[in-house]
Amino acid sequence: MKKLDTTMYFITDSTNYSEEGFLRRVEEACKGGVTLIQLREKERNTREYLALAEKVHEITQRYDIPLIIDDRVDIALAVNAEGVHVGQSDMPVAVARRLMGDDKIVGATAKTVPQAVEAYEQGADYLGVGAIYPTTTKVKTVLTSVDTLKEIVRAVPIKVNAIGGLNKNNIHVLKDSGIDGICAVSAIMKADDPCTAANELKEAFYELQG
Ligand code: TZP
Ligand code: MG
Repeated sequence: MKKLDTTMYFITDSTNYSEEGFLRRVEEACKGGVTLIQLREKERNTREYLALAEKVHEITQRYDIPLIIDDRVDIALAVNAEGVHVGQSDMPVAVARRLMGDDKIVGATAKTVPQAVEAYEQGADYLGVGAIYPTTTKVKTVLTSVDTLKEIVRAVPIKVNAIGGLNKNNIHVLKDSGIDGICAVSAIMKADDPCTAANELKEAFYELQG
């Protein structure tokens, strides 16, 4: 059975870090209790993405945290990662699912109810919905309202995570939204202490759940 706990989903961004500094932060986040990690690389070529994915997977396996590769099914397969995440301009969920097989995790981005339903019908295990707040992370996105997020939660039976500008001081808007977890890049990646930051954000989410 594949393990999927999206409670505290950490998405990486290696921009502005040395490889050593980046990997140290990834490991600190693992120590802080993140439940799922996505390696998200927008600038690296295939060879570089693959090499970094191997190193990150070595860390996440030690902490028994599933690793998701953003955008790239080939890299996910090459490093035997636990899953892949596809956006609206990446490979369709159905194709990613066929290539990855049923034992791997396939996640998708959805900003509307029709996108969410389509991703679910094509075999997605979870959805990332947002941006809830404006974000400083490099991404082409528009804001998604909390009302739309709630509609998506009601429309599909798979896990739904909120994403975009989230931190421990602003996730209260997600109370009673029915989401399964939160995704964060900056709140953990850019924290002075990623271990504590991951832990505090996860705790804040648990408190929200009541
Ligand atoms: N998709 C929607 S917002 C976003 C992605 C990848 C970036 C989230 O980053 P941060 O730093 O947590 O706002
Ligand atoms: Mg993508």
